[in-house]
Amino acid sequence: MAGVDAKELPKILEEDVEALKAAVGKGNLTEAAAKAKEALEMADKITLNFAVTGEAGSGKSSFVNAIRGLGDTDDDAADTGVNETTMEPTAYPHPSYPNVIVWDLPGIGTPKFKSDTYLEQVGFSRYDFFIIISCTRFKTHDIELAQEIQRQGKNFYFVRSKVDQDLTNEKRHYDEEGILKQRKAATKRSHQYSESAILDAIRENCIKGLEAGGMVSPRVFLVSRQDLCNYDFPKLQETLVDELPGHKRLTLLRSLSNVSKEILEKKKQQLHRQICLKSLASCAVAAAPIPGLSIVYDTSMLVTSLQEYCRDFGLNENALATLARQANKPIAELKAVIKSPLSEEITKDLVIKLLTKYMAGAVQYSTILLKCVPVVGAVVGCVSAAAVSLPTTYFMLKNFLDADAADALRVLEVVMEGDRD
Ligand SMILES: Nc1nc2c(ncn2[C@@H]2O[C@H](COP(=O)(O)OP(=O)(O)OP(=O)(O)O)[C@@H](O)[C@H]2O)c(=O)[nH]1
Ligand SMILES: [Mg+2]
Repeated sequence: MAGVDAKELPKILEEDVEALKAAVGKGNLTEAAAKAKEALEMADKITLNFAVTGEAGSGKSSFVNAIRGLGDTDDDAADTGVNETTMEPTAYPHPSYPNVIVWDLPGIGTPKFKSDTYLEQVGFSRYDFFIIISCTRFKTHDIELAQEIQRQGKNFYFVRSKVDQDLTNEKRHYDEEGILKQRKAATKRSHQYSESAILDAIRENCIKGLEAGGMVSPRVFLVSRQDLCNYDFPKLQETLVDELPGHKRLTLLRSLSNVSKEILEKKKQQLHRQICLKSLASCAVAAAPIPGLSIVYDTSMLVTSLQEYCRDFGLNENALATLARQANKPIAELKAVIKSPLSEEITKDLVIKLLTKYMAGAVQYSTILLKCVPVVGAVVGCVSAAAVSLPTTYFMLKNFLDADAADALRVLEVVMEGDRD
């Protein structure tokens, strides 16, 4: 079969290996499938809460919208603007992944919220991690807050917002050729305009301030709400994901906007890890066999799985329309590079067609699975009914997922081209 390389087979999430072992233990396919289904449902129920805090007007609500993939004027967006001060912790569930909840917190250091009682007032225990935003330099109360979060064993991330404004302000000092207009003898500005040098200076300045306040090895992410594919927003997304444990990592990752090649690759890799459970869960149901396939599959579950992959990679009409609007491109231009079916086109018939296609190589896949994913191999080995359906489903899901990830990357490239125009 084209595209199956044993070396590329994914590792299963450690938590899921235990579930799989338990499922496979008795060699009863129906029971094993039920256990696999249970493990998947549990993973789907995982909730993630994180808080966005910082001074009034620093860009908290804008960031809450950005990380949920929304524009500031979209339905469900948090109110933003110069006078829209957030006064109470407010929950903003992700529009497509409601178990990811971003909390917009009131600014610290205001009369109502003093540094020493702030965390208690905003319900510290609720949050998995914190994002502390500043659009200038981080202040004493930002540092005190970070230190308290650290003492209580949770993660925090410093985000320096509105860097587009800094760049625009700096650019005013340079002419059209990018040469410094006035050259005072003592200027700190470089002769030639350099975006990266300005960004480095902002980052360094924030880090120095944090170190002076007692933070050890602080990290600062530079972000512009206007341009999420650029600056440190993609790096921030990756860091947040990397520093979460197993299932929570996947929960957050699936909800993140596809703004970089790296985040797409991470999504693909993490989703790969669930394919074993999904195939096992779907290949033993007390349903009538599909004519011509001679094996029972839970096709409605597979339809859902494929639609979920489309959602994870932004491959549905709604997500594409939003992206086209944000990127200021005709939707047809994005669709032109998509090779796999969109979510709306996924039906039971399509799933059966795909299964039929992959069934032809089932014996070969079976051998590969046995060798490379021993727990799944064990099911195939000891339950003859699974010998065809499990590897067929496994490689159908894997190939669909890989194709979706490749489509999402091509869409991103079209969007980024627009950025460079
Ligand atoms: N240019 C630019 N403007 C931004 C950015 N982020 C936020 N803003 C603007 O800054 C202003 C304040 O942003 P908000 O997101 O409302 O700030 P906030 O921290 O929620 O404010 P409060 O709730 O009042 O504390 C708004 O006019 C935003 O449009 C950014 O990255 N770039
Ligand atoms: Mg606000």
